[in-house]
Formats: sequence, structure tokens, C-alpha cells
Amino acid sequence: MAVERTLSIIKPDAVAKNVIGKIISRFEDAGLAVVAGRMMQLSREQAEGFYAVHRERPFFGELVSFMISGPVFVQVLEGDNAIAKNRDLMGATDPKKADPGTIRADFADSIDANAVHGSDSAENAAIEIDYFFKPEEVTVRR
Ligand code: RTP
Ligand code: MG
Repeated sequence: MAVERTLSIIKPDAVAKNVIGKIISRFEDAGLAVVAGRMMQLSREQAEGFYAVHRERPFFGELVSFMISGPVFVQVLEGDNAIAKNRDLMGATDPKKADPGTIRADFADSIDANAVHGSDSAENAAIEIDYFFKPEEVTVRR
């Protein structure tokens, strides 16, 4: 299995619930490591740019409003198969459909307030990491 990096965001609902540590523990327990991370209050422009692929979707306005409703924790996770592994740990977009034991099943309230974001492909992981972190901000594990 290849070592990959993926972008993860702990969204405003989960930050407000004070469960950043509990969510990061899910990643660490599954063999992923945090190699970059920071708290941020996204501007509207940053959120719109990040979710630009969804610009034409009916939920875009709500998505952006939600993502700027409070601080987020953005991080880079690294490990074997990190992109798919993160998506598995997150669970389905709609927490009502997420498998028991996934982050969204356990911490999310709705399809809008769904606790976490994770890159969905290698191509998007590279773009999304680059969107939030300079190369020198992503550390090398030893
Ligand atoms: P994310 O990008 O945040 O990791 O979530 P995802 O891949 O599971 O879902 P995606 O299709 O990329 O959608 C991005 C976010 O938009 C909201 N959404 N609302 N009302 C709706 O039908 C709907 N569909 C998507 C969700 O908050 C989702 O996380
Ligand atoms: Mg997505």
C-alpha cells in the first residue's frame, strides 16, 4: 500500500462540540498521522474557493455559510492508503446513512453539519493540501 497524504477538515459543528481530539484519535488509532494542522476561521472567499466544484449545486450557499459559521481545524493526514482510509473513517455524507462507528455517525447532526471533510481522490488531495498549506508547513515524519 502506498503512503498518501489527504486533507481533512474538522468542521464548525464538531469544533463547537469540542471534539477535535476525539476525532483526531479516530485517525491516529487507524494508523494515520497528523503532519500539518491549524485552527482557522475561513473567510467567505476561502470557503467558496475550496468548494468551487460545488458552485452550481443547490446546496452551495448553505455549505459556504455553514463552513464560515465558526472556526475549523484543517489538517494533513498521512499514512498507508490515507485518502480512502479517511473517507471510510468519516462515513457517508448524510450521518443518518453513515455506518455505526464512523465519525459522522457518532459526531454529526445533519448532511450540512456533518463534522468532517476529507479529500475524495489523489488529485483533489494534492489540490486541497496546497490550498491551505505551504510545502514547508507539511512536516516529514521520522
Ligand atoms: P466533504 O466534501 O465535505 O468531505 O463531503 P462529501 O465528499 O461527503 O460530500 P460532497 O458531495 O463533496 O458535498 C460537500 C458537502 O456539501 C454538503 N451537501 N449537502 N443537501 C445536500 O444534498 C448536500 N449534499 C452535499 C455536505 O455538507 C457535504 O459534506
Ligand atoms: Mg466532497
